[in-house]
Amino acid sequence: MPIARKVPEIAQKASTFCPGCGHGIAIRLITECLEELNQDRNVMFGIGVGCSSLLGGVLDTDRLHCLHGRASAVCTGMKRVSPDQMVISYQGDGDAYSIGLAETTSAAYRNEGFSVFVINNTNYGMTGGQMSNTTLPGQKTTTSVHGRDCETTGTPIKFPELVSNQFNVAYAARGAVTSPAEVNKTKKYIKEALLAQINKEGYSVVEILSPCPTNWGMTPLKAIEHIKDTVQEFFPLGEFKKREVK
Ligand SMILES: Cc1ncc(C[n+]2csc(CCOP(=O)(O)OP(=O)(O)O)c2C)c(N)n1
Ligand code: SF4
Repeated sequence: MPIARKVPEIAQKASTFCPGCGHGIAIRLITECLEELNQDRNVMFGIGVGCSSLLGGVLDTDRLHCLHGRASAVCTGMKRVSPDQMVISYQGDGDAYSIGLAETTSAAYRNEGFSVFVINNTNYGMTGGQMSNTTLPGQKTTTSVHGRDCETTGTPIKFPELVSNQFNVAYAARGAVTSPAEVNKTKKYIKEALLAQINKEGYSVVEILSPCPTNWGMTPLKAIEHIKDTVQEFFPLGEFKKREVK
């Protein structure tokens, strides 16, 4: 018999994500970790614009809906004025890495003490599947109808790798929500990121590869397979900057 996981107290409301979307799984994992760390009533979210913003309707928690791409700037302020409160930015790839690339990168560069969770579904989900900075080479989207041409649009950003190679961040990882095993690993990454924040070690980021069946034109199951066969080839999973456990 499957073991039922207790729904965290702050996550009791039904979500409005499309069937097969990964956002709901990611939010559930974040809330489970917060509860297990006894921080679920000591948290403030800076929420991006996009399907990520639907977190606001799902959680019973303090949160601020930020201007598009600006969650890292807002979270910088929140954490600096309230250093003992958990501060989390929850964003999509278009919000964090395209429209808000400057703010997202600058917060990592300064090693700000909050945690960033980016749901990477390789497109702008909410607005109908346009190309973002993580769209794969050759991927067809509504604004790259012949497939992404990296000669003219750049190559997809690998943010956890970028910040762990170039900046002095505390923790950086990439997970996926494609199987129970990967969900459990992603939960471990989220917890490491939150522990880095609790222990005041600095900036932590976890990118989560997530299906967007609606804009990919796939069934939920096919979308999971697509992540395993194609998306993960370009965006490898794992920890890029590990914490020194204190
Ligand atoms: C300044 C501004 N530009 C554009 C938009 C339109 N817009 C709303 S959501 C969105 C895409 C969000 O995509 P992403 O961050 O990848 O999140 P997802 O919906 O895929 O979770 C865009 C472009 C906006 N609201 N504000
Ligand atoms: S459009 Fe994509 S990202 Fe948005 S809720 Fe639907 S499946 Fe999820």
